[in-house]
Amino acid sequence: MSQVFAKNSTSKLSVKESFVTDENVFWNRRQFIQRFTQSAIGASGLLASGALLASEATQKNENAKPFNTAESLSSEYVVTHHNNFYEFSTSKSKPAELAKDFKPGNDWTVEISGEVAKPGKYSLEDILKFTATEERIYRLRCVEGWSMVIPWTGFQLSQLIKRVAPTSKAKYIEFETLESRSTFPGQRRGSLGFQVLPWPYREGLRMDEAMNPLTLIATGVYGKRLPGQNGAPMRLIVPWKYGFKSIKSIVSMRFVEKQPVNTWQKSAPREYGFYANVNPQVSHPRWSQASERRITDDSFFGVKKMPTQMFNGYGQWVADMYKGMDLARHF
Ligand SMILES: Nc1nc2c(c(=O)[nH]1)N[C@H]1C(S)=C(S)[C@@H](COP(=O)(O)O)O[C@H]1N2
Ligand SMILES: [Mo]
Repeated sequence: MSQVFAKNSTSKLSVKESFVTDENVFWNRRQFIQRFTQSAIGASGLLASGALLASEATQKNENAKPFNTAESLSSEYVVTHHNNFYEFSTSKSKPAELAKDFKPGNDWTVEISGEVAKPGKYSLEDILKFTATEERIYRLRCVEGWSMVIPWTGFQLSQLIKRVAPTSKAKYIEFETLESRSTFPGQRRGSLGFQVLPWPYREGLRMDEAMNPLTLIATGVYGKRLPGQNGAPMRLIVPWKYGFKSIKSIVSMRFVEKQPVNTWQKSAPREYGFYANVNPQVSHPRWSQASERRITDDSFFGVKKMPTQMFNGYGQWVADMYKGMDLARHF
């Protein structure tokens, strides 16, 4: 692995657990109760002042490749301890702990079905034989307003798609995460008494989006196998879209004619659409998307406020796909 990973990957948090980024953000996102939003605002002011002590515990990536950002990396600790993985928990900090024993290997299989000439169960081991693994340093922008810079390893999804030979009817791909109550405590009926999301988690891409060279299936991060909390053993990465499109722990890819309904769209259709392209000009119904907070070791809420870029800064490679589309309508 390149030298950018060598230093400073285990620094710990001083402002440890942000209660803002945990349960309250979940409630905020689901729009249930207004007063949770109020308390989140109060708490965020508190954290921002504590975080003034923050030092930037990150490194510069000097040997950047075309797609790779040269921005400072988020530390390995942050990347693997501040997660959204609702199958484990709606808390940002809990997936790291709860996923300790979730260590799927290369015998993990993905069911490839629908409009393809070569459907079947493909093991990760097989897939890795006909794909080329490389390193990609991408920004990740969550719809909640925070961001990170993450060194993934993985292969271009296009390589897998070509191999399974979609038919002319294949216009979209629908992805599914594993559904398993024994693996995922968040899929059991918890104290809330209801399922926080409809399982299994589903996502979709249009075929040209799936074929775009930026679109990655990540199998590792920071030069190591993908930890459970980051979506082991294989997850999608679409860096110009909000993070929820980057579905984790994929067990199924179905090639279909019709646009799939993704989980967050199904859960709150007024707030989350199919495309979810990062767009500073299109506000979430309840908050602006004009800026973002970079998560640091010292603040899981994120202190460094910076402007959000159209398509998360990847416009030169993706903007053409949306020519003539009303991106405020197709949000
Ligand atoms: N199956 C599944 N995939 C998921 C999620 C999830 O809850 N379940 N969360 C999404 C969201 S909202 C984000 S921001 C990213 C977070 O990825 P990370 O934890 O590796 O940073 O994963 C996405 N993929
Ligand atoms: Mo997200």
